[in-house]
Amino acid sequence: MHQDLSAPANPLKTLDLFCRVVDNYGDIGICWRLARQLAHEHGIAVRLWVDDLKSFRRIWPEVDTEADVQQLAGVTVQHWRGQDGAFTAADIPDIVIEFFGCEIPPAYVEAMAQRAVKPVWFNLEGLSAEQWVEGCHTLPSPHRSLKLTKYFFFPGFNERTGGLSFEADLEARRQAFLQQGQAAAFLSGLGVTPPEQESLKVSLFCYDYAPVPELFAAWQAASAPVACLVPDSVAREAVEAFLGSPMQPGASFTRGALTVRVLPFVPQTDYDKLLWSCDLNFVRGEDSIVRAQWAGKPFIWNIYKQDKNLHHTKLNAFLKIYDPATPALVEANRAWNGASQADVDWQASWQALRADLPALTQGAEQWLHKMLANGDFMANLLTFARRLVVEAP
Ligand code: TRH
Repeated sequence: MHQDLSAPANPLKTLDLFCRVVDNYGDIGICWRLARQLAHEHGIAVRLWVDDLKSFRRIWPEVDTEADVQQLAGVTVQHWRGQDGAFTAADIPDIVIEFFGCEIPPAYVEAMAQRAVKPVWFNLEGLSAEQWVEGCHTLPSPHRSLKLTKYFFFPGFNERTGGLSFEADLEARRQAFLQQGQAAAFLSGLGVTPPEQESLKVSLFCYDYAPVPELFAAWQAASAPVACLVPDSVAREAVEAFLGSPMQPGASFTRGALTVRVLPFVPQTDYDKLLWSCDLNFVRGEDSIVRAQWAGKPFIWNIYKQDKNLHHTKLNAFLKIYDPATPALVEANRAWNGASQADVDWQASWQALRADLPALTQGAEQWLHKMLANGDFMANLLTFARRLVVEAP
């Protein structure tokens, strides 16, 4: 029977995205990007369910942490207060997305099954370069008792995955920012002084387990000046030990070749500009490493720690596929994550990495365009959803 494509049963025009903030900012950081992108670039009516509005406000100051429902940047933000609550089929949108396998309210799932046109149901998984991801990407998972099927959708680094998330205008905005020489003014607006702007500018965003004191000592002894720009609250203990004073935006101190300057924790849209403005970026988790790749600059990844050092497997899988990687970059990443086989000579490691920066920068630009060619994560998800809808029996 020929499917009437003019009026697909499921128009894919409404969407619920459920985000449970586990810790840090990555869950809400990623979900907030995806929600805005689906609304702005695909004209979808998006409702973002978030349990922790306080973490959300850290990356988006306009958030009202007391509001049950609010409109932000064209997205309806629903405070997700728990697993109770009554739902009917009328509450269910065309697409339902769970982020990182967060459990959505049981009554909501029951209402999904009652909807005449079943929603397309996704579980968005975390980013990994490990091979097994390709075999699991888009796998269906039929509900054990209801007539519903959930699909696992993975971000990734090739066309056998969902690709990486990027906004349609991201590269154009980056090019304009750089070509119009906006970096100096942007950094100056964050308190970065002209001498610091002349130094090698390194942004630092890492977990507390990273060996920051060892890195600072290597930078201090370096042959050329380094300006380390660290957003407030990041690596607090090590930064305050270097500063000799409380960590707060505007604090800075110079010792040897190293100046550490504390920046404000900037709104998410400004974080991209920080990455574009620096020569080398230390990033962490999942969202900032993706944004570091779109910055076209060398980066060092502090990976989210997991039991049994599973994060080392994830790190090595990425270093294996990351084309621009040189031995110095691989070693610096392993040393930064406690994954080195041998004792780390941080001064030698830094000298080798610094010598590679010109080649790494060129490679980062080439990698950026290779990743763009895989298509954007949300566009790929919607293409998959449309195929499901058209092929639905
Ligand atoms: O904050 P994170 O460590 O989040 C982590 C990871 O996502 C990890 O994979 C996940 O399992 C864990 O949460 C629960 O790192 P990430 O992913 O880089 O997210 C940080 C967000 O904060 C990102 O969207 C960028 C944003 N950010 C700002 O908006 N302003 C800033 O000044 C800084 C430094 C970051």
